[in-house]
Amino acid sequence: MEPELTKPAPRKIILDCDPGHDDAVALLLAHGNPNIELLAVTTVVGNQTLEKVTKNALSVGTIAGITGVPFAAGCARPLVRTIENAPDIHGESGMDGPAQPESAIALDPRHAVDLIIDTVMAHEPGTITLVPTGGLTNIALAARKEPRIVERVKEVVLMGGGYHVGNWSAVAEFNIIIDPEAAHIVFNEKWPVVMVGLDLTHQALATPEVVENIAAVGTGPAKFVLELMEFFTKTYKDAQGFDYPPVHDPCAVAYVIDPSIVSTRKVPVDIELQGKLTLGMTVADFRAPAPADCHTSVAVDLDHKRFWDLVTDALVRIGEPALEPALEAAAGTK
Ligand SMILES: [Ca+2]
Repeated sequence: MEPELTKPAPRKIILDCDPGHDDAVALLLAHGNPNIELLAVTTVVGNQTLEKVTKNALSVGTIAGITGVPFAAGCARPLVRTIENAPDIHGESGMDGPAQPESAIALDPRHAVDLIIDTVMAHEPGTITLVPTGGLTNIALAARKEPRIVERVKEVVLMGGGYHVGNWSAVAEFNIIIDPEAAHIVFNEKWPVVMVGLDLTHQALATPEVVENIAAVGTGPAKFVLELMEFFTKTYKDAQGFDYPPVHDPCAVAYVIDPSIVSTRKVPVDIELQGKLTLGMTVADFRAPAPADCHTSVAVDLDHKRFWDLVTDALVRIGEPALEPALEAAAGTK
């Protein structure tokens, strides 16, 4: 057998996101890592309005030189609740800091929910992983509109929640609390769900050493990440008292690339929809043993060095994508 044939096939993913500084890093990691085949990028209201996060996703795709991958916009509001954005963390644009080029990518005309369904139904069962890094509105609606996707999806690896800590309330995390009903749907469908929550992502700090390693890559996309991290460092210090910002979303992508970087534990998880103080809490039941039909697990420990090495390696592989002449003018000189 040829050596190439023994390598595992890349994992096919759909990234459903709300860029978002950390979503941008997740998208760059997914595009730059050879073990990931990015099938589609979909957007959902969250860190900012749908219009803004969609524009941001297209900008990141342009900076990364992504071609041949459909990008589609999804839900502009949560299922039940009113819209809640996060300008104190992500700024007015949703991705404040770096200058953004005009998009070289045309938006797919389909709704994100339909693109998710079409993509899952067009592939062999058990081959596609959904990676939501925003609110779960699109994923919940897709499961309701086409229930057959639930048994066809390999697993849902989401950034959201936290079993010991919150960031938008004492016990709730932003992606879950902005659309708790959608999260309730996603966690209660019987597909395997891996919750990459705050317990894990608060270990993914962009320390000075991390920033130095990214700076050493020396490309346009690396400079873009540095400028994102500069803004993110300031807002995370001002709004939440972090010395270095936790870069949440690429942790979910890293788990798909190499589960040995993110340890997990199988525990039942459900979403609180009633509690006056606990709305949107991801209630995880750590009493052993987990029931035989438990289909949820939570991320526990991150290998910080290997995680950031993956991000840096993806940037090295992305290199310096050729921009259209008009984009080069917009991006300015490096
Ligand atoms: Ca996000």
